[in-house]
Amino acid sequence: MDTYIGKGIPRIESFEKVTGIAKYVNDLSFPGMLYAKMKLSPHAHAKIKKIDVSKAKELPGVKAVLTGQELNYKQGLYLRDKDILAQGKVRYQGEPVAAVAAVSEEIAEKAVSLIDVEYELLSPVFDPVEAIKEGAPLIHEDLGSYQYMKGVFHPVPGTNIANHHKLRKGDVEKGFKESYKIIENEFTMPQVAHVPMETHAVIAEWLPNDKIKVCTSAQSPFAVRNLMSNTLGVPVAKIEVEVPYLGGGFGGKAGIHLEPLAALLSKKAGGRPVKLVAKREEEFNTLPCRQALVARIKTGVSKEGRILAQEITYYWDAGAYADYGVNIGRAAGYSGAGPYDIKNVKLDSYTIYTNHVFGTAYRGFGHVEFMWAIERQMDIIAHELGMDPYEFRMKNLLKPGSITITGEKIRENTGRVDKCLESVAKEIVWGTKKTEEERKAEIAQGKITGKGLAVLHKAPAMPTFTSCSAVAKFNDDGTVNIIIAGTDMGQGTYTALAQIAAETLKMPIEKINIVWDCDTKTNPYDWQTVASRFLFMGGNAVIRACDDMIDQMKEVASAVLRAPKDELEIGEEKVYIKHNPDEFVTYQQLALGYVYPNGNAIGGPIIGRGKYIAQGLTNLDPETGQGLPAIDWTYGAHGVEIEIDIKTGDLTIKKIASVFDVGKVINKLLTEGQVKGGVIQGIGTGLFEGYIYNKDGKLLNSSFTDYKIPTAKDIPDEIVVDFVETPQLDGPFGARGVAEHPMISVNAAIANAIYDAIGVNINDQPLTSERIWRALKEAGF
Ligand code: SMO
Repeated sequence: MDTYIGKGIPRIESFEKVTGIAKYVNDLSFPGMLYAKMKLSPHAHAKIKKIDVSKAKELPGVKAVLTGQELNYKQGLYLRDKDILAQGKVRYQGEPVAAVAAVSEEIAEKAVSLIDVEYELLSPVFDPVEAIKEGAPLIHEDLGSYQYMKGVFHPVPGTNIANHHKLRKGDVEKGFKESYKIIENEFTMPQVAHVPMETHAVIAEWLPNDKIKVCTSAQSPFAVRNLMSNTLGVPVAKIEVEVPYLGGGFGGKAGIHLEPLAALLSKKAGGRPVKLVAKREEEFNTLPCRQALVARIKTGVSKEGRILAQEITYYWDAGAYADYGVNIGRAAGYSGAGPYDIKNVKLDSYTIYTNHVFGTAYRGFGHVEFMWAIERQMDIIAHELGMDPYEFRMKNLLKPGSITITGEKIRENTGRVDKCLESVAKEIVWGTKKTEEERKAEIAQGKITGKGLAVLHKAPAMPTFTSCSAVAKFNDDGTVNIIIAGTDMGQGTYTALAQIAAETLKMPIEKINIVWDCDTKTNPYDWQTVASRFLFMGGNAVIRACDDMIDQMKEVASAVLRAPKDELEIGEEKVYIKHNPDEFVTYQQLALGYVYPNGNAIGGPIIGRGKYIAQGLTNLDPETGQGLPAIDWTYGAHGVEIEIDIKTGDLTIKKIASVFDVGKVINKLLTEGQVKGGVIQGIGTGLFEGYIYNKDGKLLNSSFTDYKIPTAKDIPDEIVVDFVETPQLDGPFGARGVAEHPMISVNAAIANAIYDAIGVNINDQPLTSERIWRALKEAGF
């Protein structure tokens, strides 16, 4: 049999998706279902003086009205800091303060408009650097009570600091003293939207027997169940969560969002199902986005271009709530100096409350934000030293034998960032300088070109309960069901898992069914589909479940064939004797127990179980940040060629080359698709996207009229994708995750190319035509 590993197999759920058979939450409806709408705060920071819901309640068709006053709950993933509906005060414009469930959307909408809220304005704070200064308005008064994961996060009561992650390695002061040059810069990045095609949607029922049923667009049914239990004080066993098809997540649907609100509305409405679907404007105004970042980096380098010391401060704008943001700030604490070999590092990563809409994980989990700063800084240093940015990076990148900033030794199988960089540099023909004539010719034609490079890395951010399990079972006809609770929101992991199962069981992939009705009732436990972890964790769990089945089949076949187990082999859906392949039993014969010709039976249904438990994230020293943070690092690099219109500042990407060390490509087609999608999303972040607020904290671009995302017109003429394959020894067939990585550092590569074209550094995102036009003016064009 040919191997399935590495093949370009089309997505196994394409038929359902393309034909519209696939049902998403908003496609579902139940008898007696009510529709919910939220009343949103028009203010960024205000006391709620009074909420009058009497008119809303009187409206015929209204079945439940809720306000924050009635809800003494907090929800959240790593910190329990979020109000379900604002209690006592609002902390961002767009925060829900009340909600209604009614028999139709129109009536719910009308009822919401009849709710009267009286506010007393409080002074807001929007800049994270300002928010940690003495005397800044305090956003949370009860910070001390939010911590529930012992010892991992440290909100600082009496301040706006949700968490402070420290990393200390070596002696930076000594490093700076020995440095030939010290280069210090500030880089910024605004909040950015995830923009999944499907907005957040949930249908919840709180039945009169106190059972809660939830059907939701979440990245994990188990995370929602556990966090609902944690929030509402209802036992886990009483909560059932189902995730049907999921139309994109990108991190924005990790953790818990609208589920408790829908459930509480259902409770108030006597147990009728309640549907709550976010409008696109609410996706921007009410639901979380990528955190903004202010990054200050001071780097000391030797004359020869070795980095001797680096002092980094990250000010994360968490927005009003930081339940997920604290862990992003923490990830920046151990990944935040980039994939570089640096002896002396001092890093402070502050997750800070502000009165912006709150932030969360977004594809890359903080790395898009801080690698923007790191990869800009690396280019700036190279220019100041008169070195080639490629040579400068090569001199400093992690290689086998290097020690990471958390004290881990890079092993032979850890992945090779240098090889990725080498590959993209080759692809864009790095190193050939334009002649003076060529440059003049470009200027004469009004278009100037440039090339840029950037590298990246990312490890998954995982707490200790991050196990994944799978059940595999044979059906009567010899086909196999794989039951697993990770979600496929478009990334293609179900297809890769089918390949892994087919390969392990040595049987045709057509006979593998991935059971993708994903719910807590039937599926075995998985933590969350986040952090590029599903293929790695799920793949390992599936291999183990299949191996368990093979073992059981061999056990029975050994009795039937009267041969010791270790003389048995599998292949072509048979268990056979190694030295005598004609002696065999088929999988189908074994599936439900082998039946002898005389009618006696042996064995039983073949059901395999597999689990994979990742090393947890509890072992970083809180004072030094030292320890083993993660199990699986994926490295990559981008090389980009751009063209700038000298008159308008418009930028066109002519070509982008992206290379990742994924350990082993499981599905070429889908991995390439994953990379291209990420690169385009990265171009969106790089060139167009970013929340714009007025001085009162009102989001001005909360719709697609004002918030531009990349369209077909913005896709580069050429996207070249390639892979380095340094096998990850504990990865399934050597594979490691690559879901988030393609998006990281695209922005920095583009900005580096802008410098190459016009000689001006742009250190603020996004790289809009206006910013580029201003840079052109600065350069004298
Ligand atoms: S950005 Mo993610 O869902 O870890």
